[in-house]
Amino acid sequence: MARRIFVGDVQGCRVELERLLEAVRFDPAADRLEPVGDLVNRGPDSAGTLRLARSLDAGGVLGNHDVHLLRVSRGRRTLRSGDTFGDVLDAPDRDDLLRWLADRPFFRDLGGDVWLVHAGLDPRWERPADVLADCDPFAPCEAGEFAIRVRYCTAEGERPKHDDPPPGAPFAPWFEHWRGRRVPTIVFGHWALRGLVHEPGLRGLDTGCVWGGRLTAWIAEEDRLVHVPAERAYAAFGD
Ligand SMILES: [Mn+2]
Repeated sequence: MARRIFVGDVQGCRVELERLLEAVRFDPAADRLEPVGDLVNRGPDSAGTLRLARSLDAGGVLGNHDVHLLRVSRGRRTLRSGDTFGDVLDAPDRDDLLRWLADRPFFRDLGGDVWLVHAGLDPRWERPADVLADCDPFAPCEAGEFAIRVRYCTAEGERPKHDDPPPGAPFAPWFEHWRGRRVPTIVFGHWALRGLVHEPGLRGLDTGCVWGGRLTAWIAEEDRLVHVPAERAYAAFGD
């Protein structure tokens, strides 16, 4: 049976992604790989990660680090300390890799029973697919920024100035506002500090591989989580 295999924030950890694909016995002919975004940055092999995902015809969505890379590639943002995606910018196949990455959307509805977004959804959005459909990764887009960055928000979708230390009421983790709604299971990443979220209707898969944690997959058809440990910590903890 064809499986949808979601994988948390890879952030250039190509070796761990390869090990995770082995651990789930990934079958390229049948299975579909759906990364939660942030394929690149902070880790050791952003270019190799993009090549691997592209070679598998992965789906996936954009994360904040992916969008940062795309904007840097066009000179719309500058490199920041800690950025490690210079290997992509200097790669002989740079244009192919960047074009493939830029083709990722901010949101995917995967068969009606599973939604995929990098960080989270504004509780006011009834139809996230419509709200996010026209967002361009190269241009500022308010809804897109929310989808790739939110951790805490209010019921009205207002974000705090800082996520750390955690803001008090009326701010809450974005998904607290979704509880009780009849919506598909939402798969997301972006919140390594919180770690695995495994609750009815929620699968948060950022388990901090690049910080020395582990890389996590969720196989939708089997409702099964699979983890592989990071070889080492590739960066000091941050965002
Ligand atoms: Mn992120």
